[in-house]
Order: sequence, then structure tokens, then C-alpha cells
Amino acid sequence: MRDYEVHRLYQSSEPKQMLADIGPVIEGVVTGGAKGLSRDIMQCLPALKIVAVSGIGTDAVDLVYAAEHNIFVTTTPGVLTDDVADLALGLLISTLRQMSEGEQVVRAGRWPQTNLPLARKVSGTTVGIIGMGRVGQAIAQRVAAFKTRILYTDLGPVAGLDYGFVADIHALAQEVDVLILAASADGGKVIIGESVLEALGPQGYFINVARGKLVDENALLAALTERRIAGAGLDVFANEPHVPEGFFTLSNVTLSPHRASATVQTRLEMGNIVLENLMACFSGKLPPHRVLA
Ligand code: 8YV
Repeated sequence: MRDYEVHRLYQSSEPKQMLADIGPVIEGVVTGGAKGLSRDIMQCLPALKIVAVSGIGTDAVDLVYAAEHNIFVTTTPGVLTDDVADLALGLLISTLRQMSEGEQVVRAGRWPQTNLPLARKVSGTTVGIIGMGRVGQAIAQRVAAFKTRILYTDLGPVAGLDYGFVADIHALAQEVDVLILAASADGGKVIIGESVLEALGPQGYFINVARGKLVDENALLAALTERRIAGAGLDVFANEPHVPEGFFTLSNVTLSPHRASATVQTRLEMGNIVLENLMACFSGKLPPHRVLA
């Protein structure tokens, strides 16, 4: 890059050595939402001024350390909302309509021999959204076109929305056919565990475009395997890029490798916002999309 000397830690075969060699002169870090920046790495970067996240999640950045050391943390809000909501819809339709399974049948030349079970109708379902921020609302707008009933939960009712607010996540799971997770993971704790899956029940589907760490993945895998829930569409996992192998053989899941914002158009917009934030920081201004004061 013209304006910066760039070191690519993710490409290094000796990341520890690289940090020891160049850590003291690094002033800015660009990272993804899922990868973030740990305290361990930040401690090797005494000159760090800014962590520019190319994404909206800051759950993997040590915000406490950043605040203590006056390090800006910035994100790329707004520009990926549509993509994430689009993918949530894609996962929903793919999972309920068994599109992955259908594709495998065609690709393997098994069409005439295979009787796929009938799928689940999407239109007319009741959809529950966990997290009614930008992404949750964009998902709601899209699923509304499918003549669905939309319910949601969040810290409280969101002003100006007509969808039904359900304070208790178990009550929400019990009421809906499809539960979509679109919540921030900044709180860090698991919100989809055994009891929520139980409430969702054998006719219920789970879609996750938020973070894998919000889900008890073992409980989810068990519920899917034992058909205690009907299916799941997952773009995110607890320990990416590692996905528990148990998921691979399940026909009732759609798996996606954290691609919700991975379009050329959106990644370009995200990149531009990252550059805007860096440029502000290094010209002595406040980065426009900072999450810490
Ligand atoms: C990106 C994300 O895939 O925005 C986020 O927090 O997790 C995703 O949009 C990630 O930031 C990689 O750049």
C-alpha cells in the first residue's frame, strides 16, 4: 500500500518471531471481526494506536486492554447489513427446503434412484429473531416478504417496530418455527443452549449468522443428530475454521464457512471504511467509526 508499510502476520510461518521482530514498530492493526485481536498480541505492540476491524463484531478484540492503552477500535458498520441478512435468508430457505441435499443428489447422479423426503414450507412460518439491531431488522424486512409472522427478543422492545417482542428467549423459541440468531457477541456468553433447543423442538429450525460462541455447539450437534430440532443453517462456528466433524454427515444442516459479508461489493466498502478510519487516526483526527471514545 502506498501510505503504509504492511506486514501480514496471518501469512507468516513464524508469527511469534514476526511479532518479536516488528511488534515494537506496529502502529495499526487491521483484522476481521471473527479474528479480532487478543491481549497477548496487543501486549507485543507497544506503539499500537488503532485496531481497525473489517467487520462489525468487536467480541474478539480485547476492548478493556484497548481502552486502558488509549487504542482506537473501529468497525465497518452499515455496509454489511444487507449481505448478512441476505445470507440468513439463503440459509433459512436452503435448510427448510433441503437444497444442499438436493444438490448432492443431482451432482452424484442419484436423482432417479433417490426419493428425497418432502421439505418444510418456508412461506407462512413464524420466525423468531434474536437481536433486533441493524442485521436483525434487515432480516425481518426480508422474511416479511414470505408472509411470515415475526417475533423477536432483545434487551427490550425496539422503538418503532411492529413485530412482536418476547422478553424470554425460551418463550420465543417455543412459539416459532425458525429461530434466527443475529445478536452481538460482545456479552460473550452462550445464549443458545440445551434448554432453548428443547423449547424450539423437533419441528423447529435454527439459523446462525452471528457468532458460534453464542451457541453450545455440542448441545446443537446432539439436538440435530437426535432430531430433537428439525434442522440448522450455520454460517458461524465456535472455533473457526474448525467445525466438529459430526456436522458433516447430517442431512438436516446447511453449512457455510463464515461468508455472510463475503461479496466483492461489500468487502470493497468495508475496506474503504477501514482505510478511512486508519487515515483519520494517522492524521491526528478521531476515526469516524470508533467503538471506544
Ligand atoms: C466478516 C464478521 O466475515 O462483521 C463481522 O463481525 O464476522 C464478518 O462480517 C469478518 O469480519 C471477516 O472480515
